[in-house]
Amino acid sequence: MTQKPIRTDADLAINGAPPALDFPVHVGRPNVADRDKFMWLVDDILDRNWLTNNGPMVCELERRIADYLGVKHCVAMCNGTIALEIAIRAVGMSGEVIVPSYTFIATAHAVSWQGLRPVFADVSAQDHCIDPEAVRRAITPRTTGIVGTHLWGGTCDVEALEDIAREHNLKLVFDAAHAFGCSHNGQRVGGFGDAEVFSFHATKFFNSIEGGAVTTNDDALAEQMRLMRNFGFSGPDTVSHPGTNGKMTEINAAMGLANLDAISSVMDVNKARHAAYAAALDGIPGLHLMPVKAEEERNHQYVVLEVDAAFPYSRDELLETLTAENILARKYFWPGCHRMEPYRSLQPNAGRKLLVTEELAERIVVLPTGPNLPEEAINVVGDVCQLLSRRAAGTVLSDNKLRLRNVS
Ligand code: T4K
Repeated sequence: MTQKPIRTDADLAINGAPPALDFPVHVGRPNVADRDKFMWLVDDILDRNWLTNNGPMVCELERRIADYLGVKHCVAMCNGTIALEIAIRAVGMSGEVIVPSYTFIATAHAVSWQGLRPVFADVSAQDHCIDPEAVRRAITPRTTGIVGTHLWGGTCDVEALEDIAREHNLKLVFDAAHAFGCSHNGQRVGGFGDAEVFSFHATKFFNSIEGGAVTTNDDALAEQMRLMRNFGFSGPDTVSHPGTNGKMTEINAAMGLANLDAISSVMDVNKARHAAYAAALDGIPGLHLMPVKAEEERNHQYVVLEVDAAFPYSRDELLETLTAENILARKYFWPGCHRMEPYRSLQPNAGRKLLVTEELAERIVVLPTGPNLPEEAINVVGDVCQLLSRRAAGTVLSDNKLRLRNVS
């Protein structure tokens, strides 16, 4: 595809020009590594006629993931949300649980689905993860646990949260849905807190179509979660624990195994894409790619762009301009869990203590990346941003054709 030049307002699709890309480019396009291997594994499953219930592929995937993460136990589940619910219940959280609001809604829902009250704590403006000082302020006599999200593949202040958990006798679970393959102080995410929870959803860095896992170094906890994900069955006719159906199927495990071998190459591609975005957006006032700690491993599955007041247009206007070019960037995680139901009705004043969350939710754009991204997409993003940045604040981009609205 030849890339159209984007030099003047008239070149923009939002002003009526053809879009820069012929097809929509999404955030979260699945990384599917080895299609032949997947098909071969599926044949194997069908030949064996063992489709689910702790089958051999699930067991192999669990072994391989535990080994890769350097953790004793990996308990595979049907998705990250159920994995969170099972982990939260298994560690024994009750009453109030402190969570970030700046996260995917599943983090809060998993707490609330267990009949617990999520108490929202603000995040740090630097790493967008839950702020330990805000956690301290949110503790009440009813608090029993903390669920921190390692957002964007960066990590929470693990040590500070572990200290707080120890001091106040709280359980600590990390929502590591974004952090597969990422490190904290040189150690792979997977063994921190009481348990860490991964999502292997299609849109994640490493995917099994749908899927997830809880990892832990606690033998008894792992055993308990294995029971809980299979209705509590400890033998063919023996139920020895409350449980649900959180099992991963063999087909999902097959996709996981096919993709696992390719994660370092996907990571390399993502790193290169991130560097290309950094170059394309370099020096544009008001636009900042979230910095990445060079000493830590990152999967770069999320390219996070912050739009601040020095940029002449709002985040939503930028998003709309990119969407017209078929670059379907996303405003994750807008508007924050506390502004979604049921929390919005139950805790209408929560936002007063979530100032960083509220600001970030208005300023962040997540850009598409991954091996499926057409390379010209990054240039399009760069060209659009450069063009918009040259306008004075509040300038209407063009004549009556303009579809940009001021939505801020
Ligand atoms: N904790 C955190 C911090 C999470 O981010 C998530 C999930 C969870 C917990 C829960 O884990 P799971 O229960 O999902 O395993 C998507 C994903 O559905 C969700 O898994 C993910 N986080 C979240 C960040 O993103 P949406 O509502 O944005 O999904 P959707 O359908 O709009 O898909 C995102 C984009 O991906 C679309 O623009 C199109 C593209 N896409 C999607 C699928 C499914 C494809 O190109 N192909 C596909 O097959 O939530």
